[in-house]
Amino acid sequence: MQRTLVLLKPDTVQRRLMGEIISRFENKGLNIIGLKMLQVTPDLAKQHYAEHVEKPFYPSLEAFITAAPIVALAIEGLDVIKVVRDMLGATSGLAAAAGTIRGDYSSSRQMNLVHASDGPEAAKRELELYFDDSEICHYQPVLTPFMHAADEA
Ligand code: FUP
Repeated sequence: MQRTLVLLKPDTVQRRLMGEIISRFENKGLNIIGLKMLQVTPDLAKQHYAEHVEKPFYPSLEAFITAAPIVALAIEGLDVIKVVRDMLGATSGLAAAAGTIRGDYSSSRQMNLVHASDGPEAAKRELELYFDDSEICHYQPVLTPFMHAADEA
């Protein structure tokens, strides 16, 4: 089982799309093992987007990500990092394929509704940034035997 970090960004919260987007992850059969609403501070934004801090678009990105609360999700599943990135679609909502979250709900490169870790190292770093160990819930969903075969795990 793999874990990833997903953020529902300020545009998702303001547009009342939280339930809709969380439902997509639940319907896919992924396990939500951590969930909280928080306000991103400029300091947290700089840690999260460390690779982008020096880029020209960063000030605008920080203003956006700190403009309203976000929801952080820790999600677990088979190959979940890739599965969730595929569900999000391309970075820009203008380029993302129809059927993906960004493709269906976003018409912007910056206001693209969701973030997800792009690899195992990022997932580890980002999960630690947003969740303490005590905030991760360990449980076995009762439908697991009907979601995938035992030998797929
Ligand atoms: P992604 O991995 O799909 O979240 O995208 P990136 O790491 O490439 O970019 C991080 C965020 O910066 C994206 F959500 C979109 C935003 N961005 C801009 O606002 N302007 C740009 O020119 C490029 C990216």
